[in-house]
Amino acid sequence: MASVKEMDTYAKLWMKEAGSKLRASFETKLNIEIKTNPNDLVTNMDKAIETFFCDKITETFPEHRIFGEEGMGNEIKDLKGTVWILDPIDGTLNFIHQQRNFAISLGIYEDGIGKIGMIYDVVNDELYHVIKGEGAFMNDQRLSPLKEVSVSKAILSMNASWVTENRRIDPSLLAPLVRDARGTRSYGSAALELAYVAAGRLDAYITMRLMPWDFAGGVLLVEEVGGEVSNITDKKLDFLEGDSLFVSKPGLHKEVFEKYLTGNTSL
Ligand code: 2AM
Ligand code: CA
Ligand code: CA
Ligand code: CA
Repeated sequence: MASVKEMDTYAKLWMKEAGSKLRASFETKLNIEIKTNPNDLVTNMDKAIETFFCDKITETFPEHRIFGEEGMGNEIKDLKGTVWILDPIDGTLNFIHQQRNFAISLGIYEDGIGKIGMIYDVVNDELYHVIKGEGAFMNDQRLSPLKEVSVSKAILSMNASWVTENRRIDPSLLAPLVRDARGTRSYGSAALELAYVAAGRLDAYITMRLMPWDFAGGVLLVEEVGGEVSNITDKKLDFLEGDSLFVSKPGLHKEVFEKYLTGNTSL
């Protein structure tokens, strides 16, 4: 079996190389296709980056499997063995419209247990990374343990669509939370929002629907610095089908479930 250190060294190298490819792509014309609806887009670069990782991983670690958004990897029905859970571009709409606020997201799991998490903010050259139990870092800077905070002093990250009519949660549950929080933000990249919670730039992030590649890397970062991670019914995340997500500094998690999401039966 490959050692965690070995996987970490390669993963970092490939992240940086993939980041260079993405930066270089700003000078080229993107090929943009619609996936499930006109707001769900994929570019040639999403596919190219996933293919790049698949080629490298398969060549270096032939027995490992890959669970990626664009389907270039394996068909994954369980997390046995070593699985690289990859989102080649998290925040594709930002990548297309803004050329910033997107990231490459990677989580490496062994028999379902998270070992390595990496989120690369390509444009800012900020690599958030964690080896489980060895500390979380932004580049070479160690991230500090998260401190308790209350809703009234919290900056909460949430997509505004969840406080409009939607089929996943009653917006009247979330509206009071938005009202009581010190402020709300939305970045359009779940991976970056998780990294920001780990780095203490955000106090919480809540969303109703993500896929495993959106959160596989980020939740390891948040857990490593003492943040709390669950879905919005306070259960463990589903790493095969995807889930809702609520991550926060300690303390805030309990307060939100007790005061705002009590009796929530959404999902
Ligand atoms: P993506 O850019 O990789 O598609 C935007 O708020 C965040 O939600 C991004 O992390 C985006 O990832 C993700 N996202 C977009 N559409 C989604 C969908 N249909 N299901 C789950 N996550 C989605
Ligand atoms: Ca997508
Ligand atoms: Ca994503
Ligand atoms: Ca993506």
